[in-house]
Amino acid sequence: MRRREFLVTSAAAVGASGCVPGFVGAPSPGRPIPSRSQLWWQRAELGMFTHFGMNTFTDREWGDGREEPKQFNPGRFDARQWARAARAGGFKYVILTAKHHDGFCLWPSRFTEHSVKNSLWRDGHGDVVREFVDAMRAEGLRPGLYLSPWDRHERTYGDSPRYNDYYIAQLTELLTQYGPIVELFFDGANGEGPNGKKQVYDWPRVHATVRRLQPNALMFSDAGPDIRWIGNERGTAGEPNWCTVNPALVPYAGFDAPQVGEWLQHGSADGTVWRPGEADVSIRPGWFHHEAENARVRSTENLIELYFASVGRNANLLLNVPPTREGLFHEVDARRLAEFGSKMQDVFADDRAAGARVHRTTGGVELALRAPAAIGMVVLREQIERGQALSRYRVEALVNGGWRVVSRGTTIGHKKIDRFALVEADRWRVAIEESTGLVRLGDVGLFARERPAGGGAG
Ligand code: FUL
Repeated sequence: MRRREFLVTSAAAVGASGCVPGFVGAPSPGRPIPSRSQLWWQRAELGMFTHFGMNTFTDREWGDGREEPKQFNPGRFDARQWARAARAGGFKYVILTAKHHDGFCLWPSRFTEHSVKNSLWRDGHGDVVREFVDAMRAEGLRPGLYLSPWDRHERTYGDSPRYNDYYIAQLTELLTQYGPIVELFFDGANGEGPNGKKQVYDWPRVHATVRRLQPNALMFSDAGPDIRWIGNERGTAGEPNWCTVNPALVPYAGFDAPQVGEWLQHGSADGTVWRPGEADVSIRPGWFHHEAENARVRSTENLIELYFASVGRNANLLLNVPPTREGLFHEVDARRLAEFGSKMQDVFADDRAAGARVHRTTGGVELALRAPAAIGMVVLREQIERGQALSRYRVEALVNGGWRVVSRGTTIGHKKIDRFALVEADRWRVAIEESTGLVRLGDVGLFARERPAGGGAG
């Protein structure tokens, strides 16, 4: 930690909602800040992942590339149903597996025969990617795409220059034929055995292609460059969790070192680039739909816990919901999403900090509520458009004339949510204890919900 310095706005500058409004000023020199695309993405908080493809029909998780395209035939395919379910759940963007490791393409790529064009679906004239992007946009959601670098079907795979040309050609199709893509998800998996084909990916060329064709698209991988993997597939972020990283620690996608998981979970306080984390996890045990798992869909409470473990710790949640062989979200999954959406609205419906008087103190923000309220959850924010700097804080309530600590934490970033046993008080404060630079706190929310007994995100 370099210095201890912070900034909060005066009571006079506080809006009617009790929020601390945006501080107008230049970011500290050299401090990384988000791009406009990253800022939209972080504020979106909730993304949906949709694993759909050959594995849906073969009941597998990783196909070997020898599948018969005719097997792909989703009889009741309806991407609009996926989009409506995603919207009901409060999701803002959705990422489809345009190509998974088996190499089967959900769009009629000109560069392979291993695609929907040789399936029975829509007599070979269908295009899942087309219908997907159209359906998402029609429901006000932004589409993203997953294009697996590992390809077990393509014959050029392992002949590095030739396969790289193939991969770039497919990427170019996806980036030029389907309108704006919010996120490209570059998966790091590569299950080639010791005698398997070794492909050296040309990541600089991949990144340059995306930047050239769609400068606003965000690229995800363990090495970013725009969004980093959170380091596990459980949907949970670390504490602390910085939006900044040191790019030398994870220099390219698939880079392996014993501490990579730790670095991805936490980011770096002294990171030189802005690379917020995304926590991916499936609503079911598998990434693809399997009939046998219809009774193992996460409960609504569990989904809410996932939100606290990811978004509540400054990461986006990317929740996978896999369509069935019919081409629809299963009714159980769709119902869970709707319940999740409505329960989340209830949880955050009554912000007791609304209308509070907000005071400037030497080391944080103090809120005076209109009346005492039983609070069990605080929502904290930094104004990340100016960067992230807070590294240690505590939250206190004035109880019987003395300040009682109700929670302590490290980083905040876009959002940090702390839950604790209900405390009734009309005065609350956030005390900044340590930072790496000037702290600009965003609005503080106070809610009645308290930590449920037991039961983590699992
Ligand atoms: C992994 C893949 O191997 C899984 O099949 C899935 O796509 C997951 C999101 O990433 O690396």
